[in-house]
Amino acid sequence: MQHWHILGAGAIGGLFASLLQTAGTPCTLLLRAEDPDLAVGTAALTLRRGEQRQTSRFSVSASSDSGPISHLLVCTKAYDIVAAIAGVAHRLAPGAVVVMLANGMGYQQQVRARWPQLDSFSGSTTEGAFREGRRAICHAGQGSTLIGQPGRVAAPDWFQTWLALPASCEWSADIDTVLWRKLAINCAINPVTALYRCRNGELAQRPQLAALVGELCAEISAIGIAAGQQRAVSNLRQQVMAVIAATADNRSSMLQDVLAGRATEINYLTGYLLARGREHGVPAPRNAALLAAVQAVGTDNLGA
Ligand code: KPL
Repeated sequence: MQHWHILGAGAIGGLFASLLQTAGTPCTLLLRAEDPDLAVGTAALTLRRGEQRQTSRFSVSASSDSGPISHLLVCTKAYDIVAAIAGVAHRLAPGAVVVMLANGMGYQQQVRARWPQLDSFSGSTTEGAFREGRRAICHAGQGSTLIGQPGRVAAPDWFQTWLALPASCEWSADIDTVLWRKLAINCAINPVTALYRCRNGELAQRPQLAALVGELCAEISAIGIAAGQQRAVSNLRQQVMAVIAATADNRSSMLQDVLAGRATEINYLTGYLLARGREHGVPAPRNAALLAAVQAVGTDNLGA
C-alpha cells in the first residue's frame, strides 16, 4: 500500500491529499517550521466543490521526525522546493519517489543534482483551487495534471494510484515539453499581471498590455526554439490568449504573491527563461526589463 507524504499543504497540496485519501491512499501532511496552520497530530481539511463539502482527516508529522517516507508530493512554491526537500532528506531512502508540482523550471535539475539517489518526477497541473480559510480548500475548476520524468516513456507502477483518482491525471512521456509550455505561458502572463496589478483578462482588454504580451511571446518563442523546444512554443501567442480568456477573472499566482507580500516565482520563470536565452545568445530585453521590475517589487533572491 502506498503512503504519500505531502510537503506544502496549500491549495494544490491539500487538494491532492484529499483526492488521494478519498481514493483510499493514506496521506500524511508534513509540517514545516513556517506552517502556522498545522500542528503535529491530526488535522481535518474540508474540500468544497460548489455546495458539496467533504472533510478528510490527516495525520500531521513534523518534517524533522524520523519515520521513513516512501512517496513524497512537493507542492511548495518553486523557490522553496530544494529547502523543503532538504528538511525531510533524512527520511527519504534511496529510490524514494518524489513528485514536484509547482510553477517554473530550474528546481527540477537542482533536486536531481543534489539527490541523484531519489526517483524524482515533475508535474504540471491546471487544477483550479484556492484556500478558503485555515482548513478549507475550494476546488473551483477541474483541470488536468500531467506527470513525467525526463527520458521515461512508460509510467511507473506507483502511477496506477494517480490514474484511479477522481481527477484527470495522465502520464506524460514528454514532460520537458509540458513544463516548457507552461513556463512560456506563465512568463507571458504572470509578471505583467503582477506589475500592473490586474486580473488575467485585462491583458487582452487593454491594448498596451496586449501589445506587451505579444512582444514577450515573440522573445519567449525565440528562446524556446533556440533551446530545442519548438513544440512547446508553437503558436505561443494564441496559446497565451486562450489561457487569458479561460482565466480572465483570475488573479495570477504571481499577482497573489505580490499582493500578499510574499516572494514571487519570477526567478524560476523569467529568470530561468533568460538564463536559457544567454546560453543560446538570444537577447530578450522585454523579459529582462520585467524580471528587474518584478524583482524590485518583490523580495526575491536569485535562485534559478
Ligand atoms: O498558472 C497560472 C498562474 O497564475 O500561475 C495561470 C495559468 C496564469 C492562471 O492564472
